[in-house]
Amino acid sequence: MELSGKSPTIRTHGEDPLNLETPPHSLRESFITPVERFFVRSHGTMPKVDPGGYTLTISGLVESSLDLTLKELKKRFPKKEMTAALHCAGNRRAELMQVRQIPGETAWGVGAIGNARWTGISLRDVLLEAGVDGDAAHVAFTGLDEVPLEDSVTRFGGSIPLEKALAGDVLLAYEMNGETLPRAHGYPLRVVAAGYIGARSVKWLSEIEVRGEPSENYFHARDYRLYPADADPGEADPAEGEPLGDLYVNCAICRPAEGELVSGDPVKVAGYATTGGGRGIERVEVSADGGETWSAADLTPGEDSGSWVFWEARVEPGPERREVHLLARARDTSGGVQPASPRQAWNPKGYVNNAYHRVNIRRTAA
Ligand SMILES: Nc1nc2c(c(=O)[nH]1)N[C@H]1C(S)=C(S)[C@@H](COP(=O)(O)O)O[C@H]1N2
Ligand SMILES: [Mo]
Repeated sequence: MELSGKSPTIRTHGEDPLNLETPPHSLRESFITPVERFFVRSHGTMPKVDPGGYTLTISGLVESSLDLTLKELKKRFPKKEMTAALHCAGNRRAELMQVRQIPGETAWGVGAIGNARWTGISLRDVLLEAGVDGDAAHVAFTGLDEVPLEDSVTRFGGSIPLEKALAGDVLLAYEMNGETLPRAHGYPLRVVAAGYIGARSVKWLSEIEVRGEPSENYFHARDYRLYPADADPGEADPAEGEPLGDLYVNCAICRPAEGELVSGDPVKVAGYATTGGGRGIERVEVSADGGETWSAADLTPGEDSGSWVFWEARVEPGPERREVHLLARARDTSGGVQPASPRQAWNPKGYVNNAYHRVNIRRTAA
C-alpha cells in the first residue's frame, strides 16, 4: 500500500482502505503537521490519477457548466493559500466506544486530525465564474475513488450549503505544505472545507454539482449523521439523523499521553483545540483534580480561523499524588462549550466526540 512517505511512528488502523492515525506526541511536534505524520482516512480505493487526462466538471444549477483541466484551473483562477485543520468526524471515537460498543467503526484516538498549509483556488471564485442560479442551495462534491457498500459500489461524495461554499474558506487544493498534493491526500485536487467535518473535504475531486437539495451520495444522505442514541443506524430513516457539517468546539491533550510516567510538579500539559463556523478559541482550561479547579492555558492561534489552536498549561497536582487524571476543556468565541462526559456525546455512529478530554498519568516518586 501507499505507506511510503509516512513516518514509521504513524499508527495503522487499516491498509486497504488506508487509515493512518498520528500519535498524540507527534501531533504536538509542529504547528503545521508534516505530510509524513498527517493522518489518512479513506473509505475505498486509492485512485492513481493521470494529470494529463484529468478534468474537473462544474454543473447543475449554474449559468454555464465548466470543464477544466488542471492546467486551466491553475491559469484561470487566482492562487489562494489557507492554513486549516482537517478534522475527521470519527476523531476520539475510541472514548465513545468505552461508554458503549460501536460495531464496524474505527477506534480513532485523538490523532484523526492534522493542520496543513493548503494552496489552491477558491471554490467561491469557481462558482462565481460558472454563475449560480437562484434556486441553488447546496454544492455537492464527488471523488474518483470507489467504495464497496453492502451490495453495490459507490463513489465517495458529500455536499456543503451554498452559503458555506461562497464564504471564501473552502479551497480546491492542489498543494499541501508547499508540495504537490500527495496521492493519499487526494492528488491532483481535493476540497478543503475549513471548520467542517473532514468527510466534506472530498479527495480526488472530479465533479462539483450545484443543487437545490443536499447530496444524495451515501456518505452524505445516510452516513456522517448524528443519529439519536437509541437508533439503529443500519435500519433508521436517515431523516432521524442530523447531517453533520460545521464542527463543534473541541480540544485534546497530546502531552502527556495516556498512561505516561511523568516526573516533576508542576506538570506541563499541551494539546490542540478546534472549532467551526469561523469562530475562534476563547479559552482552554486544564484540571488535575477531577474538575474542582481549573488552570487557564496559554493559546497559540493560527493565521486563519480554520487552523487549530495550540495550547499549553501547568497544573500542580501536589507531589504526593501518584495517579492523576488530567482534564481539558475549551470554550469558543460564541460561548460554545464541551459536554463534560463522553456519555453525553455518545451517538450510534460515534461521531464528533467533543467531551472534555481525559488523560490518566502516573508520576514518579518526588
Ligand atoms: N474521495 C474521498 N474523499 C475523502 C474521503 C474518502 O474516503 N474519499 N475521506 C474523507 C474523510 S472521512 C476525511 S476525515 C478526510 C481525510 O483526509 P486525509 O486522508 O487527507 O487526512 O478526507 C475526506 N475525503
Ligand atoms: Mo472523516
